[in-house]
Amino acid sequence: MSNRKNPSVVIIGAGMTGIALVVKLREAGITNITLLEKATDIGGTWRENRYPGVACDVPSHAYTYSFEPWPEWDKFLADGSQIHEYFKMVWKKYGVDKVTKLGQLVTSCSFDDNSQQWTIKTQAGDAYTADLLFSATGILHKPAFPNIPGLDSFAGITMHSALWDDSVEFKNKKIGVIGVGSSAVQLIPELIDMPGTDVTVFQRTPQWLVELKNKDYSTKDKAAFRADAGKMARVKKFALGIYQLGTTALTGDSLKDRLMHRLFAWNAKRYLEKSIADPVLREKLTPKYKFGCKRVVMNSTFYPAIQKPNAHLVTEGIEKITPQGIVTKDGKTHALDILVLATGFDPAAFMRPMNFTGRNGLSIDKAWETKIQAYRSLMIPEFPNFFLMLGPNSPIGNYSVIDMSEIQAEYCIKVIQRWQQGGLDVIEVKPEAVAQWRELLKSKMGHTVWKSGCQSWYLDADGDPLTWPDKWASWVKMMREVDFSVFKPGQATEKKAA
Ligand code: N01
Repeated sequence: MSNRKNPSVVIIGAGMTGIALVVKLREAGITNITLLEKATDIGGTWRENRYPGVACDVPSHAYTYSFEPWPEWDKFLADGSQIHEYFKMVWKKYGVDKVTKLGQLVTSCSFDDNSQQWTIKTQAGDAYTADLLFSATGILHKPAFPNIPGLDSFAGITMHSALWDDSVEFKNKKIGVIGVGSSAVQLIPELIDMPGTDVTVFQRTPQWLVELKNKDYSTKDKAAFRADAGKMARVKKFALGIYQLGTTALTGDSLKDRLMHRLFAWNAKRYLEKSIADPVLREKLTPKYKFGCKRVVMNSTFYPAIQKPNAHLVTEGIEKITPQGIVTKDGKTHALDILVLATGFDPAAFMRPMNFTGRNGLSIDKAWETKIQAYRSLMIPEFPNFFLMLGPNSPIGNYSVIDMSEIQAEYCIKVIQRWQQGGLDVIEVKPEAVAQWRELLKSKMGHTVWKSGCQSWYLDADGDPLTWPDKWASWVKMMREVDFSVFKPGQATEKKAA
């Protein structure tokens, strides 16, 4: 039976969220923790995304844990490799490494109704039991491959932006890149600047770009951050303040919100107009959908790069891929040596493809048959004592994901503490709670810009946003308050009532 006083906890995924969870759970006195990581290194998205130019478009001082501000950032927008170093530093400094088991790819998690515990099995043949289970596997971790005829027939090298092969030599090569999303716009300028390359970008849909310039932090800047932690806090507050205005502009429907949206849209249009000299190229790069409908791309290197002589933007549409390269719908063959797929991720995978089963062997695929959903993004009926970190309708894509993870962790801890004190027999929400949650989402999503008629990874199969359809502030307010009436009473309480 589960041990409430000193519960055993398994967390899957030693990325940014998994590390934060260990730190926060320990602060709350929960110490019997095992952190399972599939890879031989920690760091999640920042371990996996190693393409040239990979960086975070959230300013570095805003992309740090609240409990570990860091004056050593080299840039205003940190490189992926330094973010990875930061997480490794925190992982060691807070002793999270002591409870981490690397090389443990979880293949199945199942809940046992009798013992009220989870059994977690890994590909390496190990098994763990846990009173409480967290999935911290991240959102955008499963690369999406385009369904283009002939993709496998390409005779050159093919690689996805999130599965980068560092051994490949790009010098003097003809490179094709499919996609112009946030990954592509960071990657393409780097490829264009490599010696002797010729880079063709295949764009299906243009993106709205917001100019976001990077800058190096000097030794003097870092010393100033070291001397005054308040300076880091002010940079963070300012940066996240702008992001909050962004969420207002994308989701709000007051006059002020709509004016804010117009201001952002005007700014993006002005950036395009002042950056792209050739009217034909400018027209090709001009989106026909509302600003922010797709995830806004923040960058300052793509527009200058795409105008260089060794860069080409192709918008004709891809017909097929052959051993030689890409054939576009106008019948032209674009001969290539290397094909880069900057085609994004499956945002609805969550913990899958794990074999994940709750009460009575109910699989997560079955539970999500009609809709991918979780109460407050975190809890699913029939999956007791389980938390899905950064689950569906978390406010992803428009804010610092670190703050999000910390707030979700704090919410989970409040629920766990109530369970530890005997206020809940089991941590399991009633199905009605999910229905009410759905209604809340529905009441908000109608006026978001994501429902304004474009294709984006924000939308689920029904065309509903998979992200929180309201302002950041409203999400924070909601997550600070736990409504305990949504939980199932559990057997002991039912017996008492009887
Ligand atoms: O992926 P995307 P991403 N034929 O899905 C195109 C985060 N991120 O990896 O728009 C032709 O945005 C697709 O075209 P279309 C961030 O949240 C953060 O770039 O569907 N093209 C699009 O152009 C981001 O939003 C950072 O018509 C095809 C591109 O591929 C998220 O990750 C950095 C195609 C995919 O764009 C995903 O970004 C990088 C096909 N069959 C990423 N299939 C930070 O800095 C797809 N495309 C924090």
